[in-house]
Amino acid sequence: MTYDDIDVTRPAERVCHIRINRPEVRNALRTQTLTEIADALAVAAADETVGAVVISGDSKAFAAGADIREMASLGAVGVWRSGRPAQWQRIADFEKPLIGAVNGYCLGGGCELALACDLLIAGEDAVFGQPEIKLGILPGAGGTQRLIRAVGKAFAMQMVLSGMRVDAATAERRGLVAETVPADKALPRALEVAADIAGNAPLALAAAKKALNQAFETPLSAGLDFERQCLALLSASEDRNEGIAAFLEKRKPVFRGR
Ligand code: CO8
Repeated sequence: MTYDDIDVTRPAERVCHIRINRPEVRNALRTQTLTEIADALAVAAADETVGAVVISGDSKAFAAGADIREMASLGAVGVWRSGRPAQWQRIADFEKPLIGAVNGYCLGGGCELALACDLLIAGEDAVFGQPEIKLGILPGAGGTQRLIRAVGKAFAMQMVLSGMRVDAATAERRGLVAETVPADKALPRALEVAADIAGNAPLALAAAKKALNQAFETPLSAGLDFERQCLALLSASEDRNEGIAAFLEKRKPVFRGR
């Protein structure tokens, strides 16, 4: 598959890297960009040799938001019918681990893309924010819902109602990012984390991601029930037997996603 707005590479075994490549607009996410990201994730989902995906921008920006020029031309019906919600949903539905490597501006829709990742590695130069309020709108791609789940009510309210910018250290302290590293280490560290994760059993990874995300969707009792069902299901997998056998035989497991 060929893309205009992203580059897709395989920098390490079982790791796929999607790089947003629109530096002239600070990687602003036009509808085509979102579609290409969702397409690349669909390819990665179907590829058994991919265990985890890293998504990044460049040194100046992860993504500076929705493409304001594209969005400005759309009225209410245009926004409704733009197809963007469907692309966001495809991204959210990706079953494998998705790790964001964030340098520079991570604003608006860019921050929402980061929030759609499973975990973030941020460079010390990363700047997070939901500045939509300053455009007379609100975050419309999960920003109000995912941010509050990530950082809690008080700080999410402050971010969304003020449009303030948040530096990487604060983002880490607030639970928005998993790790902050020197700016030039964000991508290498994200690839390292992805490679480590991607070595685990694929079915267990998918089940664990789904179960963790269920915590945001269901009451505790239903979430615990879902978790138990996942455990029972995984107990029937070949990889579970392999994991236990490898431990007892003091060797590295060879997982096959079966
Ligand atoms: N969309 C389109 N173009 C952009 C965007 C964007 N989000 N961000 C930057 N660009 C463009 C600039 O227009 C500029 O283009 P040009 O060279 O042709 O003038 C180029 O990228 C470089 O930008 P700057 O010169 O501003 O670069 P700086 O490094 O000085 O600043 C910033 C970078 C801080 C990221 C700054 O560009 C900025 O504030 N960008 C906008 C950030 C923002 O508000 N993001 C939220 C967007 S809104 C959103 O995501 C949700 C939905 C939007 C719906 C809109 C309906 C009207």
